[in-house]
Amino acid sequence: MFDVSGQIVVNSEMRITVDGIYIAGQTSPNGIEVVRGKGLVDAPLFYTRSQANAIVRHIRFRYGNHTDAPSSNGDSVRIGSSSRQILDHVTAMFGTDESLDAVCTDCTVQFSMVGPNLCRDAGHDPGNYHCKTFFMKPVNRATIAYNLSQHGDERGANIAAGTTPEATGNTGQVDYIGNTVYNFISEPGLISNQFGSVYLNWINNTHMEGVLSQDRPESFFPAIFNRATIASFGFSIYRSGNEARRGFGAYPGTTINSSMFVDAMTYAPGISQNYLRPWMLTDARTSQRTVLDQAGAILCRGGGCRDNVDALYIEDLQTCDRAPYLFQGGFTSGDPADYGGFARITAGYDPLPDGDNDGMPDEWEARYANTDANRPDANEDADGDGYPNIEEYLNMLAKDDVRYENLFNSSRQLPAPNCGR
Ligand SMILES: [Ca+2]
Ligand SMILES: [Ca+2]
Ligand SMILES: [Ca+2]
Ligand SMILES: [Ca+2]
Repeated sequence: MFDVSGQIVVNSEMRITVDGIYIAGQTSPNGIEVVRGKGLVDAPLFYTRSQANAIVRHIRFRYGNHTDAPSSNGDSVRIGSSSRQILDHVTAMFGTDESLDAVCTDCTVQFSMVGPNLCRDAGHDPGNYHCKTFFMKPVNRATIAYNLSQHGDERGANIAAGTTPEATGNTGQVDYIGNTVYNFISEPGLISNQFGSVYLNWINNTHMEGVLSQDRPESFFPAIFNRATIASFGFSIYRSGNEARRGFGAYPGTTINSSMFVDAMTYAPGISQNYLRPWMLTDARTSQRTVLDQAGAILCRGGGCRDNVDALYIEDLQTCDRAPYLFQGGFTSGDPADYGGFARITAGYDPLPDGDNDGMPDEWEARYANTDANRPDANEDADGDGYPNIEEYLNMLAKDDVRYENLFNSSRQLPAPNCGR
């Protein structure tokens, strides 16, 4: 929880090394942006391997260039092989390898803004150049919903379903729902069966070509990369409601066939069905409105806190890059200043009175009968609903009690389909 607002410069990785961490950006008075300090080489937020049960919400990670400490693996957010993770309303920008790099099982990435990357001249190893942006490989039982992935050389959604080690019988379940991918030079989507048989529900997603998008052989949304390292690894794909000028196609050099596609939601063996509630599934246009309204860190204790950088990128998509400030000349710079810069968040220290120091402010505890302002009871669950008292406070700040019913009724104007391209 945060009593402060503003930019946090980290000189080493923030490592999540234990189970059960909740990083609640929505508690900050005006919001938090985490950026790379000179001592940091790889990833500002780094989940150590085998860690489980973390929730990260409403916070920005903008890595920035690192010409002083070159690295081939500069990720804004990196989840090392772990399980039961939620990234919700996270902004991950300015990575120099990926902006999001996740290896996880039972994980959700939702309402987040990923990219652009900085790659060229940003300190990434010369000659070892990648710009993969949104990278989840391998993942299993992953839900990727209502995110905006934007502006990169390649891989607006690089997803390899499965698990390691590669072994006969491996499966990977991925539900990719309601996302918008915008302005990638190539490979806006790439799905691989390298690590297991793929069970993919690809529903209501939108690909928007931008000023830099090219018609390359691999520019499908998505390209299916049939590269089974074990011959039995296959694909079962349900696709519905997507908008893309070039939908599913074979990655060059591999083959796909119609038997990969099924007529109803697909589930890997052992997965209980119908976990996707009907309200989660609308249509591509409604989903894109939700993305424009919700993607990135948008809430703080003071209310709506979408910062100027996120707002600039939302406007950039909303107007299909009509405002001539981003990427007109290509990805020629590794300087964050050329990508909208860092956020202007009012810095400050503004703690709320909390007499028993349990994280729940006096005012909150006094308002509700379930908590006692005079003793630490954050981890109790007075109403027995499974959420400890402190999490009820955090979820109130995140507007979980009112938000979901309002997620899909926006009247926001949408950009032209495929930005008219
Ligand atoms: Ca990486
Ligand atoms: Ca308290
Ligand atoms: Ca208390
Ligand atoms: Ca409770």
